[in-house]
Amino acid sequence: MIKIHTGSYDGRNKRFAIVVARFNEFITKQLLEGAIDTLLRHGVKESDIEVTWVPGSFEIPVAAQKIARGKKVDAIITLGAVIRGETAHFDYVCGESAKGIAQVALQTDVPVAYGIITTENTEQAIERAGLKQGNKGRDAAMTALEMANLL
Ligand code: INI
Repeated sequence: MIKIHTGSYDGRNKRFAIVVARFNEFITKQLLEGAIDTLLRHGVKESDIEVTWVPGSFEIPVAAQKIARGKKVDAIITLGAVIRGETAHFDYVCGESAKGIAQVALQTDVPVAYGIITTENTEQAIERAGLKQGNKGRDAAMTALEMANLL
């Protein structure tokens, strides 16, 4: 008999933190709306969601780490938008935020969903924030729900 482990998307009695970057706020606000709406639709109570704003995607890992160490949430959703056209240090911001977020999850055992859009230009970012190619905030919320239940 094979034992199979999977996480459901049931958000009842689960607590979530969302860490969202203010840089490119016109995009990240859409990601935040998508993430919150997805959590609520899956049974998460408003009072079980906390949102923390940080200046940019680079600052997301340290805020996520502080929250994860508090052990008061079942999963963390990180949201940001890094657009290559706007910065010479695109690769550093993307690389460090991805590495940092992975580290937080591994070091704390709290699942951290990666909802940072990394695109060549603003148009692509808008498309991934709900216009054409779904909403990366919703995707990250689904991942957080599944991982919260799985772990
Ligand atoms: N932060 C982002 O979230 N997205 C970006 O596109 C971006 N650009 O273009 O530079 C960005 N930079 C700020 C960075 O995240 C830090 O806040 C800053 O370097 C201070 O540490």
